[in-house]
Amino acid sequence: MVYQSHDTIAAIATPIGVGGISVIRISGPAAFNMADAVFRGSAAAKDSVSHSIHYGSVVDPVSRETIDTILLSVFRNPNSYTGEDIVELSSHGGYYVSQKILLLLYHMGARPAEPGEFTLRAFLNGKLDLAQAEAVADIIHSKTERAHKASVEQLSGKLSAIVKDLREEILNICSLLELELDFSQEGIALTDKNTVVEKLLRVEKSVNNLSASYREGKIIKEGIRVALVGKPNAGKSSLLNVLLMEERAIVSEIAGTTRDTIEESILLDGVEFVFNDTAGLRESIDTLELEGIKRTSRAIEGADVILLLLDGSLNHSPEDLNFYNDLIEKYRNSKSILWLINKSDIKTKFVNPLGIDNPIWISCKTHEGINALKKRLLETSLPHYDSAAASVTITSGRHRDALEKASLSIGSARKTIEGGLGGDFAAVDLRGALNYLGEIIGITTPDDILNNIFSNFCIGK
Ligand SMILES: Nc1nc2c(ncn2[C@@H]2O[C@H](COP(=O)(O)OP(=O)(O)OP(=O)(O)O)[C@@H](O)[C@H]2O)c(=O)[nH]1
Ligand SMILES: [Mg+2]
Repeated sequence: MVYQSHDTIAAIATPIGVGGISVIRISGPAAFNMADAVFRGSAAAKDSVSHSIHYGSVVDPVSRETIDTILLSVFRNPNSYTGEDIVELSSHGGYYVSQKILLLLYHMGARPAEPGEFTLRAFLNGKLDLAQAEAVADIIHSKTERAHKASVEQLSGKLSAIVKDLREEILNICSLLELELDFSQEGIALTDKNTVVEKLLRVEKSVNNLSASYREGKIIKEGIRVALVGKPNAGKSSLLNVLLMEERAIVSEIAGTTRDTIEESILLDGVEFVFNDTAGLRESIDTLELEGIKRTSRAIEGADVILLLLDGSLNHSPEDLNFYNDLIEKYRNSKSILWLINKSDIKTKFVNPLGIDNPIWISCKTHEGINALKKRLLETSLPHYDSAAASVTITSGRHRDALEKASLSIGSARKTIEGGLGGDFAAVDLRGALNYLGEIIGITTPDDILNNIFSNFCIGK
């Protein structure tokens, strides 16, 4: 990304395609001049007051051809999204018109905006801090009410305020330690060691609570990934269809029907569950089926929850179920695993060869047990998280990493003080903690991280 803000950038801010309107956004010192070069209307942008809208046309200055009738909005610096002069041209939606207007603006000297560059400029001009800028992308991408709420809260600056308070507390402790250093040569112990340790413990706990809120935050933002796993014909695709309430996956009595993994989501209690229907697991020599089974392994690897399906109308021998055992061995500590015994509508005597604990009996035919399954999914997946412990929920892995590093540094400073070692060592750790916390709100964030964050935005945002 180009970190320069002396030039003027332009991009289409609305999705490309047919729609009611398209918005072309221009930001930078030449925004008004560039807009005026193509706009014929009641007033020129450069003579208009901020936050005013004008009706007119976009005319190609060379061919004099009228491209579209539009509305032109003027935002004068610093009272705009980026903090610079901004013009927004609302044209009719469509593939051609907005592209054509954008090309005219390029001819007038506008540079195509990089992804997220408007928001980057807002950040660099102090309109938003980094956590707030990230929240802008989160709002755009939020698919559920909870995800939306968390991102709006972050955009409002709640997380930033908490992080700033934590930094403030650490700075206060640093000053205490520094005072002590100044006076210690004269043999005066200014601060009581226990007071400093207590203060550090308090900050450490707040940082840890905030970091722990990510367990819930990750679910809010990314949903819960569930892999439907089992032998061919167990009813995995049937279950996916029942959960989606549509015939999404092919179901057949032929073992080995599903080859590719199929991913679809549903909302349960406002939480997104992303289900992955997979190829049935068995020994096979069919190359396509083997590729499917490879994909099953990848889906399992990426899942938070594994639903192990068994056909309850069959009696399975323990050998038959070896791969179920292997999966349980491998993932028992890292993922939630639920046992489902399907086809409860067929009355056969099911032998429980693995001594399966607490299975859920379901029928994809009669839908028996499906509500119980949904309930268990919610219970097992949602963390038993004390939402009162942290007053805000973080939803970014980057924030969690920074908080964890900050917590380690604070802990290390605390141990140094407890061990009666010099306050100067502790001060170095506390500077580290200040930097890590600063990375969350963009005070001390390295350029490559900034680059990475903004390059994941859409163009025009
Ligand atoms: N009676 C009864 N039949 C079921 C039930 N669930 C699935 N079936 C039948 O079992 C067969 C296999 O179902 P699928 O959903 O294709 O099984 P799968 O696990 O996706 O199989 P593969 O894709 O081959 O791995 C089909 O004939 C389904 O109609 C059920 O609850 N009751
Ligand atoms: Mg299938």
